[in-house]
Amino acid sequence: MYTQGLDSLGKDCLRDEAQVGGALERRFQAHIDAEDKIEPKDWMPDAYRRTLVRQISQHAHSEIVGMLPEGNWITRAPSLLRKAILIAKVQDEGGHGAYLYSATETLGVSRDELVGQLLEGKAKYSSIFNYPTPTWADVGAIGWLVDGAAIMNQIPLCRCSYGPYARAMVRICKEESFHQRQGYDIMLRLSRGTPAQKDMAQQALNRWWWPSLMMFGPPDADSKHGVQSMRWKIKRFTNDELRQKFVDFTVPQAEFLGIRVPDPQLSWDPAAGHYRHGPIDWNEFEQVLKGNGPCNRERLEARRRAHEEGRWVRDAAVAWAAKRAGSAAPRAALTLLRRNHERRYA
Ligand code: BYC
Repeated sequence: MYTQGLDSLGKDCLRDEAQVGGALERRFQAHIDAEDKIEPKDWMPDAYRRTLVRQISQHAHSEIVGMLPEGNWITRAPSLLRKAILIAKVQDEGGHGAYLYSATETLGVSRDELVGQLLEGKAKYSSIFNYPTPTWADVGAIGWLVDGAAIMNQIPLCRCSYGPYARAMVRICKEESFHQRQGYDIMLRLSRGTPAQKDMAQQALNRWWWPSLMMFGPPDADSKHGVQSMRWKIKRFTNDELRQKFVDFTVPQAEFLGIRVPDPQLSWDPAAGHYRHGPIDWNEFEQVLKGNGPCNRERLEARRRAHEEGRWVRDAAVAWAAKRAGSAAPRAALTLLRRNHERRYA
């Protein structure tokens, strides 16, 4: 059941605007509580819209920036097969970014505006993509841990209250499962290989373990949006709950690989049925969010360069669309295209 009815519910019977607003909010929350999906044309509180624009656009940016650490290895993958798999994976991430920008656009904000915010350094994207990938094992660790963490966080998003986001997440999660498997497969091969290869896998786990735990966001006590997003059923689990699920799921996988999680305090708590991990360095997380991680500047520069180099493609698409529409615009669009081309190749 959908919620179009929210716009027309007996407004005339209500005395003033505050009363109308209150009634709309109650109806809206009742639909959420009943597990109805909210669709783009439904009435929604401004804060719900803003929260979604923030989260979905940050998610879209993460997918796009997330292409860079692994893209770094496409030309150096150790075999033709590994190269083909990695190209497909990185291409999937670009597709995820595209669906998610489209889902954000249903909330009344343009993709250009969102991309502009990213390129100006005003938008957040996942902290995890500000770490380097010095060896092939880092590609394995990203697939295993980063995509593994992404699945843990994103499967519940398939039940998010906002329809377009929830539907986009279904396909994204299917693809993330393949990504996780390809990463684990790389780690398995390395950990069953020579001592040098096994050591490479261990070093990559050492580099990616703690940043992967940080991906789930600050502890619940410091999560500004957590409580409200749970009430709106945008989030279904808290940051700490998902982090715990990830640890419980991943530690046995590391044991199977025969490599060690870099946490001397990691222990099994039989009473709770959970692994307990040591303290996370939240100071490092904050530094990365402030732009001071190992690769923040490099990532933004790479995105800015790619955006500039892709300008002619966007111009050509606009010119083609105008030509097809048969409007007076094609000549202007073609002139723009020619000018940009000349500037680029001058
Ligand atoms: N990094 O109140 P909180 C992928 C920010 S891509 C940076 O708990 P919320 C992949 C947070 O935004 C996966 N910032 O927030 C791609 C907020 O700041 P603002 C990306 C973070 O939203 C390529 C502040 O901290 N996944 O899988 O309730 C290759 C307070 O946090 C981070 C998603 O985007 C972080 N790690 O919960 C491979 C999933 N954590 O906005 C793989 C969708 C927190 O107030 N997003 N912040 O300035 C979510 O599920 C939620 O937004 C979060 C945070 C759990 C991340």
